[in-house]
Order: sequence, then structure tokens, then C-alpha cells
Amino acid sequence: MTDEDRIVAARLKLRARFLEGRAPATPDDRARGDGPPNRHGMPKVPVGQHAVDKWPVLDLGHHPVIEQKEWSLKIDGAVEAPVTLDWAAFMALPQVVEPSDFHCVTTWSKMDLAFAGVRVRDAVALAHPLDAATHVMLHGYDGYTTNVSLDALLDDDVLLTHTVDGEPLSIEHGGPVRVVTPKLYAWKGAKWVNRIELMIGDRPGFWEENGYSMTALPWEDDRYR
Ligand SMILES: Nc1nc2c(c(=O)[nH]1)N[C@H]1C(S)=C(S)[C@@H](COP(=O)(O)O)O[C@H]1N2
Ligand SMILES: [Mo]
Repeated sequence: MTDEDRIVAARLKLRARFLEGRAPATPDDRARGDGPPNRHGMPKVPVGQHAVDKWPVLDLGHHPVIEQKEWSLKIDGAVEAPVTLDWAAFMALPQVVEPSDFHCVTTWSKMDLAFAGVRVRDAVALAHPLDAATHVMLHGYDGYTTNVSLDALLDDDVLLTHTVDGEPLSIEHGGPVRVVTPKLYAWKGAKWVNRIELMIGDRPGFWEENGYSMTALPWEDDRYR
């Protein structure tokens, strides 16, 4: 068994437990709070989650080492004008900082990370998405893929982030650049991102092919399908 096989097996076991109703939580309609907007109005972690102190590293075990000068991001697919951004073009886009939470489907949440970078919306706009585009596939340098609806992707807090809490994003967490999707479970944020593929219609990415949710909404305990 490779490391990747072990990781996938462990995650499928977690899914099976969840589907049997044993973990991590069953949806209910308790009031879930009143925090900042990117917490969906909730003060605490979503149902079935617990907050951790340290930010864990979770991926398929391949950590590609990409220098800033080699990194590029292609935005293509259902667009009028495919573009490829190099580091300089990326850093020339408007830069923002968004404090957000980070919810991993394996039940940990890292609260209050200050993500700095470019709104995915601003990068995607450069390629002029077709009106018919509905979803995207995010691709990483490690071959990882994950699908996100265009609506969710264009949210204010969805960033191509290069700096977290004032420090450059580490390789383990997806540096030089990853996507973060604070209102969705964290697997929707591709680390070492190198392509945003606009799609007409939806298609499952890596974990979604393995029974994970197409939509991944933490506040709805929407983990698997
Ligand atoms: N390129 C890539 N991105 C990825 C993954 C991966 O294996 N490869 N794993 C995903 C999963 S399952 C999670 S929970 C988060 C974890 O991010 P972290 O390691 O920074 O905590 O990254 C997501 N993005
Ligand atoms: Mo994950």
C-alpha cells in the first residue's frame, strides 16, 4: 500500500462511519450562532467540528516544490480568453487580507487565519467566463482536483492565497499559492494550485469521485454523498 492508498482508505472509513450515523455528527436545527459573515453567522465551529490550536497538514502525501519563478496559473475551459498568470502578473492583481476559518471534513477546524492574496473572482474575471459556465475544476501541481460551483468560487473570501498570518504560505500548506474556500470544507481549496478550469455543468474531482460531497457545506454537515 502506498501512503496515498492508506490516506484514501482512512478517509473512506470515516465516510462509512458517517453514513452509518456514527460520526462525526448528524444534522440538526440547533441555532448555530452569530460570528462574522464568513462564519455564516455562527460563533462556533460548525456541527461535528472541533477547533484545534495548530494548523494540521492534510493531503495525499506528495508535496511538489514549486519556486515562485516557475509557478503559473492557467485559467481556461469555458472562457472567452484563456490566460496564464506568472508570479509577477499574479502579484500585480489587487491584494486583500481576509480573516477566515478553515474547516477540514475530518472534523478539525482552524479558526481565525488571516489569508492574504487575490480574490479568485478577480483572477477569473481576466479570462471572461462564458455565460454558460456553472462550475470549476481546481487543479494542483500534485495532480489533485476538486470541483466547486462558480457561485461559491466567486465569494469574497475565496482567495488565491500566498501569505497566512503574515508569513509566506509554507510548501506543506500549498505554497507558493493555494485556494481557500472558508465557507466550504477545506478539501475544496486546492494546494499548489496551477489551473482553474471553467466548466459547463459539474464533474467530480478527486475526493468527490470517492464519495465526498459535490457542495461541501460545513454548516449543513454536508460531507459525503
Ligand atoms: N493539491 C492538493 N490540494 C489539497 C489536497 C491535496 O491532497 N492536494 N488535500 C485537500 C484536503 S483533503 C484538505 S483537508 C486541505 C488541507 O489543507 P492543509 O494541509 O493546509 O491543512 O487541503 C486540500 N487541498
Ligand atoms: Mo480534507
